[in-house]
Amino acid sequence: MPEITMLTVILPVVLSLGVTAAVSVLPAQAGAATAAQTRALREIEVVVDGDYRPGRITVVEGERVRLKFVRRDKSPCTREVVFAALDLRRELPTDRPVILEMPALPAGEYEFKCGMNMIRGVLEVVTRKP
Ligand SMILES: [Cu+2]
Repeated sequence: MPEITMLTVILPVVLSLGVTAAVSVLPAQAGAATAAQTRALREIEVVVDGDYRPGRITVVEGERVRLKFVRRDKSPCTREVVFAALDLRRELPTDRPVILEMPALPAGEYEFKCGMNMIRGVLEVVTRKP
C-alpha cells in the first residue's frame, strides 16, 4: 500500500515535468516544424497513360515531395515505375493511385522509367537559391 501512495505522488510530478519540458521546447521549433511539414505535404500528381504526365517534375534540393502516380492505362508496359538511382520500384495498379514519399534529395536529375525501360520521366532537383 505505501508503494501505491508513492506512485500517486510521483506520477503527477513526472507528468508536469514532462509537460514543462515539452512546452519550453516547442516555441523554438514550431516555425521550423511548420515549414518542414508544409514542404512534406506538397503532392505532385503524375498521370501514367502511355507516358508520364508531367514527364519532368522539378523540386528544390532538400524538399520532400509526394509523387502520386495515377495509372490510367492497362498496358503491361506501365505496370511498374522504377527510380533506378534511388533503388525504388513500385507496382502501379490501374486507377489506384500510388503515393511515393520521396526523400530530400541532392540536386541532380533522377530518372524514372517503366519496368521495361521504355518510357521515361525525370525528377529534377534544382539547387536552392541563397
Ligand atoms: Cu514499359
